[in-house]
Amino acid sequence: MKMTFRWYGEDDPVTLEKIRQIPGVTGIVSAIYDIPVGEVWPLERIMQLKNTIEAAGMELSVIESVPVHEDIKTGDGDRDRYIANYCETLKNLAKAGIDCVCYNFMPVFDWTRSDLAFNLPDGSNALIYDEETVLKMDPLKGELSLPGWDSSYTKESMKALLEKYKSISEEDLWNNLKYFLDRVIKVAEEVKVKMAIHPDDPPWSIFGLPRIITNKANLERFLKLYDSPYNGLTLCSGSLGVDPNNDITDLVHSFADRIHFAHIRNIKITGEKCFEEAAHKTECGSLDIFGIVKAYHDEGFEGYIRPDHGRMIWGETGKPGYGLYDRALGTVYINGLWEALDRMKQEAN
Ligand code: DNO
Repeated sequence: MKMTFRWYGEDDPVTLEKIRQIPGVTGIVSAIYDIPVGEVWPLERIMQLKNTIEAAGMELSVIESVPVHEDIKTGDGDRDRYIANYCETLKNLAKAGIDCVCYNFMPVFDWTRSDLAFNLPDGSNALIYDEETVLKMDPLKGELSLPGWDSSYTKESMKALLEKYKSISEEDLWNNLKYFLDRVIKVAEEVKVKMAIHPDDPPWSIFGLPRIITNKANLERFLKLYDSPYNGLTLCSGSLGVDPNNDITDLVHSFADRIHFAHIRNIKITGEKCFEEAAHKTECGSLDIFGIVKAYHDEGFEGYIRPDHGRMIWGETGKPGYGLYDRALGTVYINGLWEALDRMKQEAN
């Protein structure tokens, strides 16, 4: 595996200089954040990002994400133009040496939480999700504060979009995803960029919007939509793991050859459709992080891996889920497990 760490660009209070001091991190996961969704990423901008990261002594490993325009998800309007742009962006990324791109196909909202800084008994705070609280919020009134969504929506554009989704079923979304893959994966194959879809977070429908990248059967269906190693997965343990029916260790074994990017996150299930984000260590949450890391190790996983969200600890403030300290602890923990697994294997031989 190749250990990486997410960096949100020049505005990120977690600087590249700090990331470089985390033992075992060589790769950066990042994106260009100021290009409107759907427009082409120019090669010069990509090279600028790459050069900045290399000047800090690391490499740009994965793009997370090249966002997919809503017209593509709704199968509407300008989708062909946006798909053509997406392909151009992939070609430019390939020219810059990028070989892995993460994206998602969640309508309107990316990852959703009810509270971005819930106080935990140990004095830290974390993101939590409580279904009842979320469903009481009105996205049109700006009551939903989301760390991951496109902040360029106005009240009017959001209203129109939510209205449009009323006539889009899960099957429609599957068809629109296939339409996208049929055009994009062909190009990804040509330029050798591995596409890695991120599961829906949480993995169930919210606000009546369809969500389809949610469980084993749907991941299988997704992979069959376009059967190519370039049509792969970002396997996010935290996103899928909040549904107790999803066994992440089994998913790793089942889809190992199609997982290009691993997000390792622990979560604590606190009720039905309710969870808190937890420290990475197995005993801190509901997921068997040791078992998950071991599954990757057993499979000889050579893809990219990164710690996922952390809590805010030691008084740190910053982008919810993406502080330095708890993610650095997560990195070291995962690296420690990996080293132990390596050693045990060597000694057994
Ligand atoms: C949250 C992230 C997501 C992810 C996108 C991928 O922390 O895991 O925002 O980057 O869904 O497109």
